Amino acid sequence: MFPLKGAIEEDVLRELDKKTADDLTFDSGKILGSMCTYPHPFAIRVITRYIDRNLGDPGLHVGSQKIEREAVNMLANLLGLEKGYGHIVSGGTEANILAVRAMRNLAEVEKPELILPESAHFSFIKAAEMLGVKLVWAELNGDYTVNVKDVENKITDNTIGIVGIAGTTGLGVVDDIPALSDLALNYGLPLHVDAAFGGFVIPFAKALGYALPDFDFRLKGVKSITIDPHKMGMVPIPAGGIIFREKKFLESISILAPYLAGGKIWQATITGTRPGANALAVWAMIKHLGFEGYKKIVREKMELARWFASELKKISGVYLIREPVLNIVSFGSEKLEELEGELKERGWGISAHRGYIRIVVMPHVKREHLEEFLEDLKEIMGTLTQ
Ligand code: 0PR
Repeated sequence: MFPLKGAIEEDVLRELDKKTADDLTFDSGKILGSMCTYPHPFAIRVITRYIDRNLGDPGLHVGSQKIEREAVNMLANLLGLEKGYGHIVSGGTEANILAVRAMRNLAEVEKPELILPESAHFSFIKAAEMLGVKLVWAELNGDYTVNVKDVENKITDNTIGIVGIAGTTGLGVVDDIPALSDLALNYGLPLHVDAAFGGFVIPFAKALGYALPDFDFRLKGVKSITIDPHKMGMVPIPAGGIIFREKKFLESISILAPYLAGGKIWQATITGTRPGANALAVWAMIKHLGFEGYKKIVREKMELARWFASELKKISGVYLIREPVLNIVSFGSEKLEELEGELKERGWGISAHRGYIRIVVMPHVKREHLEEFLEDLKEIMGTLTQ
């Protein structure tokens, strides 16, 4: 009910504390299945300071707009491009929608079709529904990467583009993006890479010597990339990233907003009014951590994921779906449903809806949390397999 009279702040806060007491928090170490993490304290400072900036009317906040452009360019640099075109958006969903919109608008075919791996995130289903694009799903290989031959077989005159994934949602698998890029170039199609998760992992993992395929703008067929700072970039929600290689992609999705307080602009994002503070936090976190800072986090979490995978193998009744590629470890069990129920009962933030349990070794996940989880897992499997 809408209250007639206002209450004092302390009372309202107390009520909020009470109502959110059931929420799992990242610092509890119980959230193991999420791609989000605790906000970095420095990002919180930045967001609090610039909370009022609105990039929906950049004429009013000219400085913030420049910073967003710099943030986009820093992300483009990380992805092998000197200058990129794009935005800090609300997340991977919006970034993928913008990419599909650009491919559709530039293709100008009557019955647009998009070819994407069966492992693609459900945001593409939203994009397809909203944009009137038919999704053509390509099969996966035994290692869960997309079957490039099958992608080629599915190209028609109606194809508007191809999607490859660098860090799949379920398993953290990186598709053979070099082969997809060659294919895209051969057929004159744009390749969009969904690196919502992997974008802030793969460049650092490669620098650490992990054998991972190229996945970014260094490959000429790649025309756009989704890269989310609110996942492994450690920026608070909402902070997604869409980067285009060429200006024409952004122009193809820009709508004229003629009457804004700050003046006329062309707007490409789905959201109109949108948080400038989060774009500034992307800029600030990149400046604060630098390549070395992110590399250190990725080193720790990649090593922890490998250790966790090796410990899982020692537990009878569970099996790895595949060796981890990034800092995501997924495992199955004959008794999956019961196992999920028992783990949830013990307060673990995991889900088994894909047919396996996914553990994302995010920055907030520490070895002691995983040790505790493994103990519970052993105990539960002991009772389930009796
Ligand atoms: N692309 C990929 C590869 C993704 O994994 C995701 C999200 C998206 C796009 C969409 O990103 P946004 O959710 O930012 O729009 N993947 C996570 C997932 O489905 C999202 C998530 C995050 C789910 C935290 C739960 C959670 O606790 O697992």
